[in-house]
Amino acid sequence: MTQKIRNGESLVLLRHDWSRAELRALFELPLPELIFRAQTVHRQFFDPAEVQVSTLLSIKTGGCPEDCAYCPQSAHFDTGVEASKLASVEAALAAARAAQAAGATRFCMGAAWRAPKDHDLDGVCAMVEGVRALGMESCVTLGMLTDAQAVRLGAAGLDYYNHNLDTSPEFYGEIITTRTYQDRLDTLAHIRDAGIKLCCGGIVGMGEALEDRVGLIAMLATLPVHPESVPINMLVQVEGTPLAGSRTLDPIDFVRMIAVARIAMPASMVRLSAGRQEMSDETQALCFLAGANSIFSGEKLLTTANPEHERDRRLFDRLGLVAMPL
Ligand code: SAM
Ligand code: DTB
Ligand code: SF4
Repeated sequence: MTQKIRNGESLVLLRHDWSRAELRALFELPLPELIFRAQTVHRQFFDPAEVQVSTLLSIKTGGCPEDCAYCPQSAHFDTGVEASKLASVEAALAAARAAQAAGATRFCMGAAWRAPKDHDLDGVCAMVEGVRALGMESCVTLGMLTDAQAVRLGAAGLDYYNHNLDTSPEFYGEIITTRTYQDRLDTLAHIRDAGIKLCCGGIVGMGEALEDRVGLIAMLATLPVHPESVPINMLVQVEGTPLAGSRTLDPIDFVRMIAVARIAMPASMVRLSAGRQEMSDETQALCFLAGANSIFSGEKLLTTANPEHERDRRLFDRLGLVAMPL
């Protein structure tokens, strides 16, 4: 299937037939050539000075039955994260108003569930409606969904659902054993069928090979429709998780990952996601040059630290970046 999208006056065809060999060849380009190609496509679809700003809130923390080896919220590992119940609608909306006042245009709510129960969705749908009533975009990430649950969230007006493929199909089994790659693909299909936009990406720095980074982008870029938002997370190493102590990824390899995602999915928002707290301003600048155009702002991601507003404000000022309007 070919995806056609309108870009100003012209109709553009997006490619969905990327081969691993082509993507691998992009990763292996000299960095100046790779960045040039990423910038060229970035400018066909976006103003390169604009960065979309989202804020995250954990609406249900910890105690998760899944065993994702990177995750501080899994009940399988002792990470010191305390489990909580689902937050109240009022508490979530107070956080959304604060995020909006601080400049965010999208509010993303995350729950440490394998999958939500139907009655959990009552509260979540009320949160989505409240966030939209503020004039912000809404996003939730709740684990696996049935088709009926996706339809319910769509009816509440949900804009985006975040559900990551995380890594290549081959490496996946090293990281998660409690649900399959196919489970994730099924949830993605339910979200699409319900007319909700997809936020889907993965994590690097988990000890994967280059071929796994190639494989992840190949999976994302050959979906029938590219995810509108592609979060690229650098592993945040959390004491107590099996991946704590992994060899850290060369920041330049992270930049390459961003650039290849940009080239393969040119009309999508590529999000420089988890891991910014540990990154230098210069690495982040290279990510923006490589086509990243979305970040999480606010001093917390779900359970781990994210740069303070003041640091991000200074970074945007230094680089001449502005928040993307809705
Ligand atoms: N439980 C839901 C799920 O897994 O679909 C939603 C929340 S989960 C925390 C969302 C995503 O956060 C994961 O898919 C993973 O890509 C990312 N993530 C979790 N822990 C991370 C870490 N330590 N470093 C980087 N990314 C992480
Ligand atoms: C995504 O890809 N990254 C965000 C969001 N989707 C939900 C989560 C990052 C979590 C980092 C670890 C933590 O703070 O618990
Ligand atoms: Fe649970 Fe999501 Fe963490 Fe996996 S990533 S352990 S599903 S909260």
